[in-house]
Amino acid sequence: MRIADAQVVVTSPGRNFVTLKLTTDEGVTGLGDATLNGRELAVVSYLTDHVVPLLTGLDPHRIEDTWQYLYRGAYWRRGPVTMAAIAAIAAVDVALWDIKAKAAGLPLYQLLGGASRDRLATYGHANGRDIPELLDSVRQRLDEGYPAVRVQTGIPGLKAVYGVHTTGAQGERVLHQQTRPLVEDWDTDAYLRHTPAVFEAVRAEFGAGIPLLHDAHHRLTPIQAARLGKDLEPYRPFWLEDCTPTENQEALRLVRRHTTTPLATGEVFNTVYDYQTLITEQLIDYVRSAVTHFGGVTPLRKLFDFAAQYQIKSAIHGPEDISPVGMAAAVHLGFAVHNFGIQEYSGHNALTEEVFRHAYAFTDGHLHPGEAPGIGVELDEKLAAAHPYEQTYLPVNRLLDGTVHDW
Ligand code: KDG
Ligand code: MG
Repeated sequence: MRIADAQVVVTSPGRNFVTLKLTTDEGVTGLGDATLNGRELAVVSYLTDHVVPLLTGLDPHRIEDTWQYLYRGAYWRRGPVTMAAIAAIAAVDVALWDIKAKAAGLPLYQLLGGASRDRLATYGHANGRDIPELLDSVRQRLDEGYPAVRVQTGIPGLKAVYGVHTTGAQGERVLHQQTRPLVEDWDTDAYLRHTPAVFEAVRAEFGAGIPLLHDAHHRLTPIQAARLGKDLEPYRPFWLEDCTPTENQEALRLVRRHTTTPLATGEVFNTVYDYQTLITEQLIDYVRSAVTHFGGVTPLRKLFDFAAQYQIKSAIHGPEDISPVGMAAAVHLGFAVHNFGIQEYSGHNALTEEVFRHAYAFTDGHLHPGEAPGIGVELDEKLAAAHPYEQTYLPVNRLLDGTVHDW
């Protein structure tokens, strides 16, 4: 069998998704997600200009070899080129796994070692501009069946904060993604004072048993993160995510020394090297990389096996900007590895679910990959074409004096 055709499909059924479709000379197709939120066209160019011309004629069964060929062959690894390339390589990798599993007539998880559990526990997002609105949102997630909930709130005195929708002058809902970056504002001290009160209120309302998560989204210094971790300890968070800017792995040494709050990181990482210190020194408890942004199932499986030796668990990144193709790959991988921790799951809007019909199912807050051969996703190309690319940007964040800050 040989790869006969490679096509890059960009669609925006509510938000942008980039998908690679490979077709073999035997008519077997494979899909891979290459979506890089806010910088989608960089990956499209990398794929169409540099990767697609290499694919036709390759043996689709040689997944490891193709991954190494694209990663090492490019020479310019990690850094600026890889920001786009890793998503491109991920798309090829997942599309090849999809083809291999379809050719075998098996769901992908069977090729990864088979099921290690019956279903995957997920966490959903709850947010509110203030605590009462957050409590309503938590209640909604619990009613939907989520066994664990990430809690994010607005902060008194701040207009717009990551993870929380904002309201415009006319009372309209302002979207996080805009045609120009939305400018959010930030005051670390106000955040550090407010967040323990948020956890206290959620615990008071819903009790001690629900796993609660929180994402600090890279905005703290190590000593501020250590303070927050300590202050949250009485409320036993499931984790504190991305507490410091992730470029500096050593930062978590200081955080770890001061708190037993579990730490999660890695959604912006691209390679195992980004995790070396964090894993070997056991500075984290969960690895957060997405299949799409880590180069595919092949390297993410290796990362999980490495992490398992240190009792670190998986927690694959799963916001709405991971397409159903990327989510399907995550669900198959999580189903198969022993050290599965939790899966982030926000779902997608109804139109996206029509464009990408999938076999994985979300029931009672848990995911199951389904039994369709491959990753189990079908792309409706006509519907995808009816919803073309729309330029959007992620927000930026400024301190109260106007200084740019992590958002
Ligand atoms: O595109 C950026 C989002 O994927 C990211 O902000 C979501 O932090 C995130 C999360 O934990 O889901
Ligand atoms: Mg995050």
